[in-house]
Amino acid sequence: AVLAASVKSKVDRIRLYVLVTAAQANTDDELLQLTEACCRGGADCLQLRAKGLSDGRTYRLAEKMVSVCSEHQVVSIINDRPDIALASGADGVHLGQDDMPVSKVRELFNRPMIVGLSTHNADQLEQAIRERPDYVGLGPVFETRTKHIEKLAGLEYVEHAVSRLHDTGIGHVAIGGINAVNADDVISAGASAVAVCSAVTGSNDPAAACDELNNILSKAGPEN
Ligand code: TZP
Ligand code: MG
Repeated sequence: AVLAASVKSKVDRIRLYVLVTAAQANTDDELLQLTEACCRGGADCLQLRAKGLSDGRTYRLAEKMVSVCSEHQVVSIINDRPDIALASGADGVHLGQDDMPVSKVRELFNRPMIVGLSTHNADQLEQAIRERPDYVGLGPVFETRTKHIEKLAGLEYVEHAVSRLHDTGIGHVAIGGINAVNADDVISAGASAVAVCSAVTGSNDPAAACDELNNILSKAGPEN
């Protein structure tokens, strides 16, 4: 129960969640500097999103990111890959709608780990509540260039999902096109945590971008 509670307490403290996207074009040093900057800037959680990298490189990068996150007491999540999340010592894994079921992924783990699941609409949310991930992604809230999107979920979905999740014990992060200009609207819709990619990683000062978002999120209310 103590260990399970530690997963929940990690999820509960997430307010600013940053996606660090690793592509073939980046060097590992560059990505680690970005990781370090996000940690310094006050991100609560980082997700490694490695698309098109070899497994070996993804693993090595994950391991280094996890160690930077641990030094700063930042939660570390690996996108898509339960195996790499487990092996690298990450706090958890983030799954999409096309990935393996939450319960099957949990069976692979020999230690308590955070399992997150993306949801884009009310039907997927109901399914997610049955599957019991530790948190759900809610989005895309706004237009995004980071991922190909069929349909926006919008602020309406955030509002619906936050009230539906109330008392389920499942956390949430709103995602998609969130930045310092519109974060307030996402908070007003009820979100207690936001996930951003380009607003931070596309900034020439990622630490400052995190800090700015953090300030906006801090003003959002005592329960946040
Ligand atoms: N899932 C829904 S939107 C999105 C993902 C991974 C991308 C978020 O990136 P950005 O740059 O903050 O819009
Ligand atoms: Mg995925």
